Amino acid sequence: MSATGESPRPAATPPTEACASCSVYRAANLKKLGVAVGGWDFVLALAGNPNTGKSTVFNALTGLRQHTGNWPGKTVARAEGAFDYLAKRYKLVDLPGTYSLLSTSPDEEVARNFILFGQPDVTVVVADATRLERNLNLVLQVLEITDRAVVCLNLMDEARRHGLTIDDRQLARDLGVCVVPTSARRGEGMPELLAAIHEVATAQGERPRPRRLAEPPALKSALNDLCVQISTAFPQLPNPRWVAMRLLGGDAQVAESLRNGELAALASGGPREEASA
Ligand SMILES: Nc1nc2c(ncn2[C@@H]2O[C@H](COP(=O)(O)OP(=O)(O)OP(=O)(O)O)[C@@H](O)[C@H]2O)c(=O)[nH]1
Ligand SMILES: [Mg+2]
Repeated sequence: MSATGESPRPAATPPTEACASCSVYRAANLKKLGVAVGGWDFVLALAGNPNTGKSTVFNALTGLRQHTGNWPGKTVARAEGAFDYLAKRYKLVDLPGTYSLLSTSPDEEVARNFILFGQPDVTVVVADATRLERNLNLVLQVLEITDRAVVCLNLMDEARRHGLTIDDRQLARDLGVCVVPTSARRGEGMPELLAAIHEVATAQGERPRPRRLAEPPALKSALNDLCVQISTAFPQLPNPRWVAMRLLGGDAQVAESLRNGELAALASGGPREEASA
C-alpha cells in the first residue's frame, strides 16, 4: 500500500513492436511538427463539408491552433502543417469546407482546386456522422476522382448523443474505402485515422476500390475521346476525366480556365512541383 492509501499503479512502459496493433502504440508513433512542412514524404488533403471538424483534426495531428468554431466557413484559405508518423513525414493541408466539387464560391473553389489539381497523396474526407446523407455527396464525388481516400466519420459523440448508430464497416464495404469513426474534439479515433492514412499513403494493406457509377456507353465514349484530347494538350493536368465531364456539362468557367491555362498552372504549382523545386 502506498503512503496515500492508493494502490500503486504500474509504471508506464513505452509501447513496443509487439503491440503494433494497439492504438497506444499507434499514437506513440505520432510526432506533431507544427508548421515545419519542409521535406515531406506524403501530402494529405483534409476535405469535407463546412463545420465537420476538419480544422479540429488538423490541430490534433499537427499540434497547431487553426481557428475552429461552431459555424460554417471559418476556414477560408488553405492552411498547412506537418506531422511525422512511423518514420514518414506528412504535410497536411486544411481546406475550406465545401459541399461539392461543382461549387464556385471563392473559398469552396480553393478546396476544389486543391482536391482536384493539388495532387494530394491521400484525401481525407471528414464527414459529419449526424448528417451522413448530405455529407456523402462530397464523399462520392471525391471517390469518383481518386481511390487514395479515407473517410473520417467525425462527430461520432454527437451522433451517439442523438441516438444514431452507424454501421461503419458496412459503410466502408459500400464505399470501397476505409471509414474511421472519430470524435476529433476528444481525440478519439485519431490513432486509427493515422493508421488508415499511413496504409493508403504507403500502399500497404488492401488497395481501396471505391464504388463508382458506370456511365452509359455513349457518354463513356465521348468522355474517353475528350480525355485523350485534354491529356494530349495538357499532359501535366491531373483528373482530365473530371475536366472532360465538366466540359460535356457545358461548364463555361472550367472551359475558360482550361483555355487560359489557369487549370494547368494549378497543377504545375501543386505540392509535387514545390517538393522537387
Ligand atoms: N462534439 C464534437 N464537436 C466537434 C468534433 N470535432 C469538431 N467539433 C467541433 O465542431 C466545430 C467545428 O469544428 P471545425 O474544426 O472548426 O470544423 P471545420 O470543418 O474546420 O469547419 P470549416 O472550416 O468552417 O469548414 C467546433 O466547435 C469544434 O470544436 C467532435 O468530434 N465532436
Ligand atoms: Mg476549418
